[in-house]
Amino acid sequence: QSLRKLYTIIFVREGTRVLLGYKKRGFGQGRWNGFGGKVESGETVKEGAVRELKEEAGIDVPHQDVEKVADLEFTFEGEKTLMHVHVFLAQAFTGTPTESEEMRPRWFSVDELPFSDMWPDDHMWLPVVLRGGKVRAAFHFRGHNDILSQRVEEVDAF
Ligand code: 6U4
Ligand code: NA
Ligand code: NA
Repeated sequence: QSLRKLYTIIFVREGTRVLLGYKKRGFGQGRWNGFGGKVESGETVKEGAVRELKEEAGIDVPHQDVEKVADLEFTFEGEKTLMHVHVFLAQAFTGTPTESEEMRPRWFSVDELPFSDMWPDDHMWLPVVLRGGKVRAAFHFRGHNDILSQRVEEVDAF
């Protein structure tokens, strides 16, 4: 029935600020988000998240400082693809955030995130994650702007 595809997003947090990237091309173009992309064959989901962060923002995070914080499923009206997104939070990094062909990085204060220029689901789960919670959620979209239905729950673990 549905074709599941695995994706990652990784948010880097340093004190009261979080690193977002402005997506310059492709899926989600024109929106701020964490860094991430498709998981490739032969890598774990966490390895994929760390690799995408390096490719898109030029920074490294040690695997032991990367924690899974959300598990999201996105479906789209009229499409049979299901996007399964594993979201990670990193509390430490090395290197200097650098613009790539795909993303323009910028630090935001955790309480001044640009939700009006992010995916419309983000305000429903990202604040929970940034205060230390874990979320399992599913969203059904019409196009890329309208959420037709949703299920969001805070969980203790995955
Ligand atoms: P290519 O161009 O194939 O290298 P890749 O970087 O692998 O692309 P990309 O950037 O298209 O993949 O992956 C989509 C990204 O968008 C993933 O990080 C997941 C994220 N994403 C998709 N729907 C989202 C949504 N509703 N809310 C959200 N992030 C979403 O916060
Ligand atoms: Na990407
Ligand atoms: Na990719």
